[in-house]
This record gives sequence, C-alpha cells and structure tokens, in this order.
Amino acid sequence: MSSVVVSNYAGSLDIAAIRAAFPILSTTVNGKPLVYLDNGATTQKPQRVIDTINEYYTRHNSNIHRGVHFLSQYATDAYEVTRKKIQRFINAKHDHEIIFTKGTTDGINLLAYSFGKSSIQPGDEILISAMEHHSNIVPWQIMCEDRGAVLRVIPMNEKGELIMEEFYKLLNSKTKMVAITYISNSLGTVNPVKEIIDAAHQKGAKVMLDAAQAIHHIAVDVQKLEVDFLVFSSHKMYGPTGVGILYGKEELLNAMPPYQGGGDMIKTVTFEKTTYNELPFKFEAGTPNIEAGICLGAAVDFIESIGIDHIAAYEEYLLNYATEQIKQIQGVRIIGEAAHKSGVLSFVIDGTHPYDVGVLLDKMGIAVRTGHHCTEPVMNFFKVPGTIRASFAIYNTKEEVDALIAGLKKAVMMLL
Ligand code: C6P
Repeated sequence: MSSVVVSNYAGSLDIAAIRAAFPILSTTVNGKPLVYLDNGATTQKPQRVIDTINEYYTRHNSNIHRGVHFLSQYATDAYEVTRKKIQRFINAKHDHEIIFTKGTTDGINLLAYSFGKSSIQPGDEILISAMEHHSNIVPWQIMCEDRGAVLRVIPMNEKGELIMEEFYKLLNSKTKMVAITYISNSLGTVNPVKEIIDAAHQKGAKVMLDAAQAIHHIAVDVQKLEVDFLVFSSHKMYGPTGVGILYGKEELLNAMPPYQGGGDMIKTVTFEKTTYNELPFKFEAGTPNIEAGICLGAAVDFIESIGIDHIAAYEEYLLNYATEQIKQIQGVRIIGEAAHKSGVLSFVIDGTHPYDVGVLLDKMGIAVRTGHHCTEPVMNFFKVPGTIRASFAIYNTKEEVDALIAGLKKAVMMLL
C-alpha cells in the first residue's frame, strides 16, 4: 500500500506507517489483498499487542495477586499497570473504579445483576433505546423479570436518531437506570449522551453507557460526562479478545453486591460467613484473562501513540468520503443517516440480499459484516432483513473505500 498522507483535516497521519504495524493487513484473502472493513465486529491487532502476548508467555507467565515469587509479582504489576492506563485513558478518578471483565457483554450482565439486586424494586423502570445491541437489552430484560421492574424503550426516527422529546416523556421518578449505547453498532449514530446523563441525574436515575463502539473512535472522559457506569471491550480497540472494562463511580460500586463468588474477591472465608474484598477485586472472582489484561495496556499505548482526537478526525473523513461515494451507486439505501455519526456505514441495495453481497465482496478480499449485527429491533424498525455494514478503523484508507465501491458495483452487476 502506498503512503497515504491525509491532510484535509486538522493534522496529518501517515496511514501507511500505521498499517505497517498490523501484519494481517498485508495478507491476502481469496488471492486478493485484504480490505478489512469489519472493525465494528473486532479490530485487527498491532505488532506491539502481538509481541506483548508472546513476551508474556515466553517470560512472565504466572498467576496474579497470589504469589510472592518474582513471576507472580511481575505479572501482577503488569496487569495492574493496564488498570492504571485505562483509568488515565477514560479519566476515571480512581484506579479501583476500573473493573476487569470478559468484555462489554459481561460488564452489562455484571451491572444488571448487581445493580438490580441492590437498587431495583418492583415497579421501578429501566430505560434503554431502540438502537441497543442485544447485549444491552437481554441482561436488563432478565433483571426486570427477576425484580418485577419495567423495561422502557426510547424510540428513534427514520434517520436513526433518538427522539429526545420521547426520552423526556419516558424519564420519570421511577426511572432507576438509563442504559444506552454511546455509538450504535448498526447505524453509526452518536447519541447525545451528555444531555441524557444530565437529564437522568435530575430525576435521580443512574446512567450506563455502552461504549463498545465509542472507545476506539472518540475521546471518552467519564468525569466530564459524569457518567455513572461505562462498559467496553478490549478487542474492538486493537486489544485482545476475552477482556473488557466496567467503569463505575466508587460509591456506586461499593453499594453493589458481588456478581460472582470465588478466589480473589474475598477478604475472609469461613463456612459460616464470607467477607468481601475491596474494589476492584470484589467484582473480579477467579483467575482472570491475565495475558489479555496486560496486552490491553499495549493497545492503549497504540491508540495514544496516534492520539484519539487524530483518530476521530481521520475516521470522520473516511466515513464522509465513503458515504458520498456510496450514494453514487444506484439502488443504495443508507440505514442510519443521523446528523452525528461515527465509524459505521450500514446500507442495503435494492433487489439484493445483504448476505449475497457480502459473499461476493469476500471473493474480492473485502471483509464487511452482513446481517442484523445483533440489533434485531433496529432491522425490524427499518423493515430490512439485515444490512451490509462497512466499519472503519484508523488503518483503513481512501483506496480501500474505493475498492469497496468498485466491489459493490461489480456485485450488483452480478446479482441483478
Ligand atoms: N458488536 C458488532 O459486530 P462483546 O461481544 O461483549 O465484545 O460486545 C458486545 C457489544 C455490545 N454493544 C455494542 C454497541 C456492540 O457493538 C457490541 C459488539 C459487534 O457490532 C459484535 S455483535
């Protein structure tokens, strides 16, 4: 790939140099250079993350928080360094407000269970939105069923924007939690989360942001947002799978019971009574995914070596370019035309099924996701079986967008 220096946004990045850090990007698929546009599902990993995994198993493998020996101390320190990096990255007040989880889904399940147990009474209400990922619907449904609470849904308009007047109507003194996605994975909508947080707080409700599609695209500052809880996954931010983060305000986490019992989350255990450990360990039962936790730190380093604001500006440029170009293809209907979008371009093409288009693109080496993207209610709203979704990351290029457009034109010719 030739050097692409993009200069039509504030700052300039050498995308070729960034791409060179990702070995997988120079591979071929079906005999064609890989064009990876499925970053919403998971991002590729830079060499420094891959090296950290190798280094961990070659030199530092040990269980953490348990041993007095050198390796255990080393691994514990490295793991805890990541906690501090995440604290800094999202500007949390304390490092013990950073809870390691298995990922976004795990974080939401933890929160729904523990917050539900400590704070939800029959008749209380939980507010989610019409554009949530299944991970931010089902755990709340389970909790509502258990606690006798009511799940309410903020509707959206035809552009895929939340109808804020409806949000204000739904918000009331019975609302105990507003659990909402920061950026929609199937529409790309960036929600007005600060406005939602401020309004919810005025009614005494807490707010959880699902930042799975935000954390690698835009700056997230939990203190500035004053958000109560925030969840995200490492694997969508250039880190390994199997680890994620639940952020919570100290006083709120302290008020919640543990989610799982086991090693590390206890202070003392007798057969009669167990006392629980302090934050963050109270919520981290059992041996965690140590190497993934350590490597997540390397992913944060990667993002910070570029700068999240540079990433946001460059990806905005790419998304705008892709949106302009795709409109030139006859029969394309973009699903999700919010005024404020990030990272995701979802669309359908008249007379074609998303799956068939996806298969043909794959033959050309172009990876997109097709289907409902774990947001079936969104597909039902737009009355489509699924969409074709191109989702961007910092290493994607204008040339790759051109390849997608050319591939789509070819696929349409073959299918119609
Ligand atoms: N979305 C996508 O292709 P996990 O699987 O726990 O890492 O993340 C779940 C999740 C929760 N919320 C949002 C907004 C998400 O986008 C995702 C994951 C992927 O869109 C896989 S379904």
